[in-house]
Amino acid sequence: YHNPHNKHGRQAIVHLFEWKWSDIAAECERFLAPKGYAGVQISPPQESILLTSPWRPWWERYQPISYNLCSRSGNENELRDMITRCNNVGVNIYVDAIINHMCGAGGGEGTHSTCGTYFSADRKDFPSIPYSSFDFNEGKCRTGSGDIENYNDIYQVRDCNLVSLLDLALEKDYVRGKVADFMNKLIDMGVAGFRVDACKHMWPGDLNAIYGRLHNLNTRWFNEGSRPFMFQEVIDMGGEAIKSSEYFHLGRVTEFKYGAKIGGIFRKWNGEKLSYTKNWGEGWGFMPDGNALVFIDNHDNQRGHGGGGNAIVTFWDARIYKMAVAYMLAHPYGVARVMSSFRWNRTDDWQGPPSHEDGSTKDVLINADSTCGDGWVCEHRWRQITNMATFRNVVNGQPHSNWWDNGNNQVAFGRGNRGFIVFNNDDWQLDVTLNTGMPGGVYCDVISGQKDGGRCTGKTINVEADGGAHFKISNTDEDPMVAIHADSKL
Ligand code: AAO
Repeated sequence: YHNPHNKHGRQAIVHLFEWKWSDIAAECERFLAPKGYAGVQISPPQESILLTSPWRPWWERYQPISYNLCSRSGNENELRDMITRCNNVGVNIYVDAIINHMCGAGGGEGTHSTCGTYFSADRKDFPSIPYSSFDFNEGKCRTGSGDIENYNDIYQVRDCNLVSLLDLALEKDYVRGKVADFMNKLIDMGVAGFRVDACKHMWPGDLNAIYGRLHNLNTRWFNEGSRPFMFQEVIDMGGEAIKSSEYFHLGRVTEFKYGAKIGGIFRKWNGEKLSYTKNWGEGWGFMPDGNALVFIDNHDNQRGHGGGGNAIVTFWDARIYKMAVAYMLAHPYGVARVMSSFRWNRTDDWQGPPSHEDGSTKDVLINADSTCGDGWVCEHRWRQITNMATFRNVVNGQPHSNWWDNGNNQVAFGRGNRGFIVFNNDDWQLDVTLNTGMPGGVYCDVISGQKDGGRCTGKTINVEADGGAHFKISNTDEDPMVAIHADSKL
């Protein structure tokens, strides 16, 4: 459950938040495969509630109504077509699986769902699955409101409603069976694994029982006997009763400390310095490398939901965001996930994806310069980020090496003899000769440009025969960092 089943040595996952299946299929073929992204986390594919107040919030998709594969991103045929086309170019699909709950208790009754399936939140009746009131945890929860009131009471966190979302009784064989059927249908269609939502709110034993019922991956694209990759959303910043370590044996776990810490470091808050990251990773009290799924921001904490607080950096802070993402992609710790967002009005954290009057999601517009338009941010297409995803592929398996720092916010490190990166987050110039560990030659900096045919569209770096190279990075540069790797050698 810990192996993402990457193809062709590709390493980074991208979350194409709220993208339609047809756009993801096209993106796999025209961009992700050629640029070397390993996989895509897709938005929840099951039918969900349809909310109009506020108008079509992004979070309606986190309120399932049925397990019909019919969502704002498209129908089952479009989903199947996308999974097939992405797999055919070696890009894995990971599904955001909402299995802890159904819709909110106040969701009402009727056919206001993404494909018109009837349900009643009042009677806890979801006839299309079917789930009835017997399939929910209400009887087990012992808070007055029926909601989680205290995160330090593990029974409340697992048996009560998370923000009023009707909590499924996953201890029941029947419910486990329905959840496993839903996930198995997706596995059989060819997905490589799941981001499992709200795992803190499910008992590890229940998850173990469900995972145990899952099929092996489809042998049309994966090796015989491959287990689905599971990465579990558990927000553990320390200080709560439930620890992410309770889920390690079940798969990988989201490391929320990673983005919260790196945000504070690049913002230089509370005396944090980049030079303190010499022992970044487990040395910082993060979970074991083999368990970690890391990211700078996610769809929740980029807009103030979930964990991490306001240290989190996002595309709104583009300059330090590119540095933070580059740091993550250059560093060996964890399986890395890149965020790909849509713009929203920042006072309205509920706002859904770019859409037409009727609420249908807009196509992702691709501009001539390969950036996106129409409200789609496409961080994964920003040159600095795309090129660092390639860097991660090129240096895969190489150790963290040749660390240098100035005791402040200028640092550099390499990955064996395959890559080297230098950051200047101080308010003055960096001007230093460093040992890169790389073979001598002229390299193209993949931050300011890239190799294009035989020439470099950005800065060039001369590495001497002994591995030494001189770096000069002004603190006023558009991107105050330089990165070179084996494949950027001219
Ligand atoms: C919406 C409305 C609700 C309404 C509900 C039902 O907003 O008002 O009651 O519908 O009608 C998303 C949205 C929700 C939305 C929901 C359903 O974010 O706003 O509710 O869809 O439409 C907890 C969970 C975690 C969860 C996170 C948002 O543990 O699993 O809340 N994330 C996932 C998804 C998310 C989704 C759901 C789950 C539900 O990624 O998109 O919700 O499917 C502490 C705890 C965390 C807890 C947070 C937030 O975190 O540790 O476990 O996350 O609080 O409650 C510091 C601390 C950090 C702390 C944080 C916040 O950073 O270090 O530990 O502060 O206090």
